[in-house]
Amino acid sequence: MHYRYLLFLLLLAANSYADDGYRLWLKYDLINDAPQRETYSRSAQFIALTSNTPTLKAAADELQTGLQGLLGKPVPVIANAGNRTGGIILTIRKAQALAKDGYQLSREKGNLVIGGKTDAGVLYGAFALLRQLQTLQPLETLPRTSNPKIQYRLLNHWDNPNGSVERGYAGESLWKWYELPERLDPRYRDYARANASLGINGTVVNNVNASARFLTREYLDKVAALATVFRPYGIRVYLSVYFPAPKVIGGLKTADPLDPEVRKWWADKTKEIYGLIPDFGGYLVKANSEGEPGPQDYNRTHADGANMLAEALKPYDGIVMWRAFVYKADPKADRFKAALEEFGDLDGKFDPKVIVQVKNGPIDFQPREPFSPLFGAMTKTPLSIEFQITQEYMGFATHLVYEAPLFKECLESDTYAKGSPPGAATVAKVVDGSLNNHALSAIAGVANTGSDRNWTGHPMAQANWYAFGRLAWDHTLTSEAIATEWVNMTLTHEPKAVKQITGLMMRSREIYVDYNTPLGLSRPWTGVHFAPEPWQNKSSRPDWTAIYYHRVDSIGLGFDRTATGSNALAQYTPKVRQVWDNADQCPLPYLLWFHHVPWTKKLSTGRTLWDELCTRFYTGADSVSWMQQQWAGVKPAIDPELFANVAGRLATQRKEAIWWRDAWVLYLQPFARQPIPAPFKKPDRSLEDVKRLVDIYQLR
Ligand code: GCV
Repeated sequence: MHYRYLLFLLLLAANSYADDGYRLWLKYDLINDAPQRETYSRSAQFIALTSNTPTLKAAADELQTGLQGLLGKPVPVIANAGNRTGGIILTIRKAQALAKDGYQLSREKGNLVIGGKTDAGVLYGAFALLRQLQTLQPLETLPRTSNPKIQYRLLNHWDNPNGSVERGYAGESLWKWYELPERLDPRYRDYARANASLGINGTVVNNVNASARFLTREYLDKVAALATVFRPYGIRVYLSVYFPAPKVIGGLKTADPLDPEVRKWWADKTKEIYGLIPDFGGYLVKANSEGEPGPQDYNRTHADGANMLAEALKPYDGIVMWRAFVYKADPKADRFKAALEEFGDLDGKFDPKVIVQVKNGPIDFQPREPFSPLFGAMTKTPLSIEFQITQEYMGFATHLVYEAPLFKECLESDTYAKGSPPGAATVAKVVDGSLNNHALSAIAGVANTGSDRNWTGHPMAQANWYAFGRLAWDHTLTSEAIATEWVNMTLTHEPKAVKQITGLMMRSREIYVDYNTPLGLSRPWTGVHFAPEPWQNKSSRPDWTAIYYHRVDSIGLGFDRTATGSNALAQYTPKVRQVWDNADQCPLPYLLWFHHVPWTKKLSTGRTLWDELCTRFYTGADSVSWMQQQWAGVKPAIDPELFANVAGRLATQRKEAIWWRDAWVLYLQPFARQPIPAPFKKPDRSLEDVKRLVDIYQLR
């Protein structure tokens, strides 16, 4: 048998294996489109490396594996193209149009050239070419230049030394601390490949609720071993630090950031780290937040703490990411305002190596939040945005929620900072540094990865990792374009199925909001954060109850943040305030974030608040059936194992959506004192039944 035919059969057989999701979007299965395969094959007869650096070799390896799978033919890697044509050349170039990490794909003298200003740029270009082929785009779309809009594109892992992951729903930590540094799990490389394919260039490997252990020599050796695997893929490692480490592991009497001995301890520790990890990225810090110690314990400011670490990093190419997620246990305060109250006066007082890392919203990764007021207010400090990819408040790994629309909604929000005209001061422009001319720019996503074979638990949650990475590179991409890409690369090329799945993904977040927290409700409290528990009214501090957030009473629902209430709206620029200030004009998705609205108030939909809430809870829960139907309709186009996995999770989602709807309506109805409007039917269980269900879930 001719070897090509044999290879073809082998590939076909390989493609028909059940898909366990391990390969993520880097599937590289043979493409069915013969003419497309032919065109690409003609341009991919060899891969020529112009130098042999580990990153260029990684790029060549990836291309070789990818092209072999996609085109069904071996592609040799050669040292020098000489006069040959019809191949792919990987090369460093100094083109004006290229920024650091940017890439250029072009056709030159009969070859396909992947050029980058840096090795990492070439690697990103190689992945871009593979993506082009995986999404069946013709080669004719070249030349193309692409530069990242944000410099530091990071995943934050909330992983602990004991292997658990805070707010992780996909198994245990990816990092096998007990095996490191001696054994390097092959999965570390696949993790690096997946991130590099998106342009993610940094990873904070441990939880922001940090253990001091990560700064001991024993653990630094483990982290250094991970760094050796990530390095060729352009990924730098960072560490979350425990602020009192100089006391806990250094034997000092204090961790006061202005104490010379403490400063020396950090300088020495940083030197030790760079001795082991020469490209170490820097520190991430959660301080004086949710019980974590920090500089305020010594009557110092966040700037004092951050600048001390910046000083330690001065001799090296590292940065400090100092989180602004702070709020005190003050019964009279509004948690919404806490971050700006603590950080506002520090604007301009941070060392140039410090980026203040701000969660997208003012509270805590709710299914919908207004953008954090810091983005419009702190113009003298580079601000990184922190999104949560893991679905802490979005149904863990059971509910299908495509998050790109949430990310985009925030990035496209207009801060109107510095009196800018509409569209000139979006959150994205604050974050990418262009609005305030900052040299540093960063974006972070709290990872949803774990030891589950498919990385993310819910197979569709891979799309959220993917979308975060793609937007970190280019925040102007649309959610729909990203979803279409991901579906093509991960699930199917069948055009009707691609459209149907993309449509399902695009509606999923809004559906979730409808049965979970419609009209601007929010539901944080202390605990597992799975189901809404609006009745939760006891905790060690008031802002760790549910009633603190929704403020239900017999008059209405929602948190008055106008001048008659907490006046949190005053933290925004006047133009933003104008949009949200008036209950009659406030867009409905944000209504209860800013207003305490009477039950009987007529909304712009023509319904009263109570009727509108019920409509959203019920149609939201019903829409999960629509999601199930959409998914059922694509069955012939999807791998059976993957299809069944998602179908099973959707069935659970449907059950839980009804349960969550019931929790809210049964709890709120005695306050609203109104019937559930037709055509909806009163839940056939009691509030007590629902509470029992929640108690069972808390046990897990
Ligand atoms: C890592 C929320 C989460 C915590 C998390 C915290 C943070 O409160 O529930 O698990 O802690 O945010 O972002 O620091």
